[in-house]
Amino acid sequence: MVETMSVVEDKWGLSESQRMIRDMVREFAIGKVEPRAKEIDQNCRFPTETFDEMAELGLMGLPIPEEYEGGGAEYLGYAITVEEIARVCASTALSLAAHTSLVCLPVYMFANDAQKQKYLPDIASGRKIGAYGLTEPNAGSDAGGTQTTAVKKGDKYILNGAKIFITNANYAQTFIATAVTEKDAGTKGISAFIFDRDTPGFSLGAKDEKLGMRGSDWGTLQFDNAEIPAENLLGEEGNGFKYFMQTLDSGRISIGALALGIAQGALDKAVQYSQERKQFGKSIADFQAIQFMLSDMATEIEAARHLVYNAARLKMAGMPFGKEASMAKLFASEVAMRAATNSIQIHGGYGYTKDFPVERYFRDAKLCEIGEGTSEIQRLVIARHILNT
Ligand code: COS
Repeated sequence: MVETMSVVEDKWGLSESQRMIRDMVREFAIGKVEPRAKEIDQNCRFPTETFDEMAELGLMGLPIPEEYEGGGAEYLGYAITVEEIARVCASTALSLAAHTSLVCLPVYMFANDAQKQKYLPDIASGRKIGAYGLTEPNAGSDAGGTQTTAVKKGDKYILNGAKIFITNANYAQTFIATAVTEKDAGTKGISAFIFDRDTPGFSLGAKDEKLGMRGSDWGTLQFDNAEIPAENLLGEEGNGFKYFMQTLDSGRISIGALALGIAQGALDKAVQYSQERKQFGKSIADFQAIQFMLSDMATEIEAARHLVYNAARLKMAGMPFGKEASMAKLFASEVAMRAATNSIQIHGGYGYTKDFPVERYFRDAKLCEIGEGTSEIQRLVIARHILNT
């Protein structure tokens, strides 16, 4: 309450603790994350050292209560963290967001006490990294089309199937994933499980090479008669689809924040370059054509920030936020794509080279229109809310 009262003269209405998080993360992002961004992209290298440093700073489980070794921060502070890191390195922000929103949060929300005691402190502190297994070769946008099966045998569930495009797969020690426990029951036949990397019958398969987000790991989860103890069922049998959909509602705010950070970073680079680059005897920033592009980018970014922060605030207030999360993710992703495109345009031929970071922003931005639900799925979710269907 005191926190809310002490909202300071910040144009975004951030509380003191939210501003402290933003300033600390900005310093860390510029000092430690940005210098590695180009190299991890080029080498498709997951920056374990950055994740160790983020764990050290308490950034790996920011919205999880301190009793589970999380940061005890509000969701907006977490969203701003993702934004600030994405502003310099979207790959790092993506892996952080997948770990926090898609693993720490559902474990906090849906696990029983024993599971929380066992798993949450390690992931919320960042001692272990988490991965979330929903997508399958034949179940992407149609998440309810899950084909991985889980058959209960004695005190175990036996899982068979595969999950693809799973962020952090090769570096995670804690996984959550969905599987069908009751055939022909539709989404109500899907359950969720939490398990360790050394689960018998579980392995990591091949990973595809990516267009962007190349410093963020992804991979395939393979279940060949994988034996998951029955006590590792997350929540109740048959509720897995709903848990994973609710998880995506929150996750979409963080992908909105990620897109927002990319857009802001692309604008930062465009502003800097347009003031340095001289053509026709003056800085290109002196030309109206460039000024109009910068103005449009800045205006859209502010609108995206309002949407993202508003969705986070609704969640914090315990109000419905699914529609607003999808709106924030949809709009911010498309803003990021436009901002990255225009930033390259402003950089001209140099923008098309690997000597400048804007081509990376362009490749990374595209993921935001696809991951955690394509833009089409966001429009579908928004339409269902406004049509009440
Ligand atoms: N929160 C809670 N419950 C939800 C929910 C949500 N956000 N969305 C759906 N549900 C519930 C519904 O209320 C319904 O419950 P009842 O059967 O009790 O009424 C059940 O889940 C099935 O919902 P629905 O019929 O809407 O499911 P659909 O198969 O039509 O799927 C979409 C809905 C398309 C929205 C869903 O599959 C989706 O979000 N797909 C995209 C998946 C995605 O984002 N993948 C990216 C990879 S994850 S990194």
